[in-house]
Amino acid sequence: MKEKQDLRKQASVEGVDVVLSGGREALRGEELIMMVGLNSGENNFLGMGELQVKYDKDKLKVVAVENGGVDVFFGEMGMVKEEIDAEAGTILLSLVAVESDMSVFPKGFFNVLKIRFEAIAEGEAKVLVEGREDTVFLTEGDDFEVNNLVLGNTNELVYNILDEEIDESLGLNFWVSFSGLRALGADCADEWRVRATVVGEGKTKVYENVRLLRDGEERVELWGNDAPLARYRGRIFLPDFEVGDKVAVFLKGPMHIQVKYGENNQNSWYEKEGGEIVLGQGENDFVYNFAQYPLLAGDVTGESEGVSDGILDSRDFSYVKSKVSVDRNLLSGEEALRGDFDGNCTVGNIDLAILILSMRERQSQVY
Ligand SMILES: [Ca+2]
Ligand SMILES: [Ca+2]
Repeated sequence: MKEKQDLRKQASVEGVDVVLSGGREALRGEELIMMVGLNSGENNFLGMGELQVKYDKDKLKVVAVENGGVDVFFGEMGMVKEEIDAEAGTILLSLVAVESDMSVFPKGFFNVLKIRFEAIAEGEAKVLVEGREDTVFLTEGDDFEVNNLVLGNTNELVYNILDEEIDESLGLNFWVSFSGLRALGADCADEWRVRATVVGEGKTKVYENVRLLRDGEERVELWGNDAPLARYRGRIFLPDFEVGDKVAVFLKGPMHIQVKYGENNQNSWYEKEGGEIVLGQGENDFVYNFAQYPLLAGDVTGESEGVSDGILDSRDFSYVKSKVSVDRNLLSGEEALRGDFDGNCTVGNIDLAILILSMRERQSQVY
């Protein structure tokens, strides 16, 4: 994140900076999304460009190259060409748009392409932009002069690909979903983790940073909108419990209030004491479905700015509302994603609506 911001500050007319973002820890078989951002500088509208991305071909496979948010290159007057060489591990990307109205071209910092990879083997996979003699970005300045700009600063991205853990010790497998996080278009939620608090048999144990793996979709009929939500699978390792223990599980997402799950296929707030989840079922492979009642989104701040306090109130509402009006191009990294409940990589009115629904849902519950 830091790297990205630093690059933006250094932007100058001498070159077009390329900012790759999305590197993270992932499991083999997972789909990874990389955003290709460009910074043409304050006064240069970018009309054309070409660059070559080099990726670790033994560990990554290119699934698709898609629009990253600049429509002009994908519209009628635009053309995007990608030449993928899986043998060499390169993607040559060309962008061209023919338009007389220069203001439709992007300038400054913008994400131009989205590249989907599949993680195919374990290990460290690097992605970088190759310096090419003929890398040229054609831009038009505010004074309508056509400039040729060369490649400026770039960064290297690392995906750390792990093999799925095979563990024989006691654990609890579960599916979970997040309110407003739909199966389609949710590209910025893949790194979300949850905190699990397991309560039962006189014990309360907290497990932080439980990793989630995208696993299909879940149709949830709640609040009158049944568009499928993204479903995630997780596993909580439970060294402190025994096979046959009866427990309740409290889950909390990164911008979500804690929800109690006490039974399989739960589809509303669990208002009973204790829980009916029995550990070690189905030779430890049973997957509890908690995705029918999504984790409620909205807790993005508390007394300290930008830090969740476990409560959903007017502070959270004001925080998200204040970010909706901000120009999306000015935000990046975590700053941009705090409040992005539908995972579309920007904070908008839909996110505010999701927060309001969570507030209503929470207020209707008494416990
Ligand atoms: Ca809060
Ligand atoms: Ca959003």
